[in-house]
Amino acid sequence: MNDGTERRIIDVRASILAEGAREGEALRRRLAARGVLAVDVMGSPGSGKTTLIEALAAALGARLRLAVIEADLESRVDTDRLEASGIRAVQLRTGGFCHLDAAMLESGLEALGLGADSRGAAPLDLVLVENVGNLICTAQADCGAHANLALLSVPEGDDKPLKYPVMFAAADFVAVSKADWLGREPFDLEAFRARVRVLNPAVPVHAVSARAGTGIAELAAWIEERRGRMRRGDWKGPGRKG
Ligand SMILES: Nc1nc2c(ncn2[C@@H]2O[C@H](COP(=O)(O)OP(=O)(O)OP(=O)(O)O)[C@@H](O)[C@H]2O)c(=O)[nH]1
Ligand SMILES: [Mg+2]
Repeated sequence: MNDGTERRIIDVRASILAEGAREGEALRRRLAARGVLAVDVMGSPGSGKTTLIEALAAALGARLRLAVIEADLESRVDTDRLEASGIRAVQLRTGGFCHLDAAMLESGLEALGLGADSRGAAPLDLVLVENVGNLICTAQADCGAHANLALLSVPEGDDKPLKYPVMFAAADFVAVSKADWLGREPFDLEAFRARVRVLNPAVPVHAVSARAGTGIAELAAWIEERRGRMRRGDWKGPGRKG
């Protein structure tokens, strides 16, 4: 119906993402100035994020002071699990939000003594952030981490880059988790890698199994390399988001 009223659609998505990116960049800058690398660990519910974080903590714990920020809609399940393994962790309850943003990450950093008002030597070298289990909007929102670690587990299938491209385009490292299932599932690792490369030509794609212990050393080395780059002033931030 044309009654003369101006009808417009205002695209709020772009402005929300741009504002989020500004806040994310400010947080990255602050953490980098204190020598703290933040890695955003993303993937579907049950893809193995917490189990991989436990394995990474075991691999890196002797060299880096690390803590974990857990984000879930509800519960302390993952934080209780990590604490039971002797890993320092704080739990964020997103209460319905399906991804983290920089303001939410700030709350977790404050609890770790890395808030905006904290001064002096940083108490940590590395913060692993387990984002809400979600293969879509976690990759679109900039939470202020320096690098994006995307997990895709073998049982989820090798077609996922075709259906959920944003995550794989935004990743700085793609971990094919539960790699001990390769051979038992019709997952073609080379086809998966080729699909990721179309979206993100240079990203490393590695099979990892927290259960079997494979690929963990390579992933730990990548994290240390990212921290080294950040300390040299090269902390441009994660791959494309949005
Ligand atoms: N076979 C196999 N199973 C794994 C591996 N890693 C995790 N799992 C199993 O996968 C299930 C989910 O693992 P989690 O680490 O809780 O997954 P998550 O991504 O943290 O899950 P949410 O936090 O709920 O999104 C558990 O039953 C794990 O034991 C692995 O490397 N191999
Ligand atoms: Mg988890």
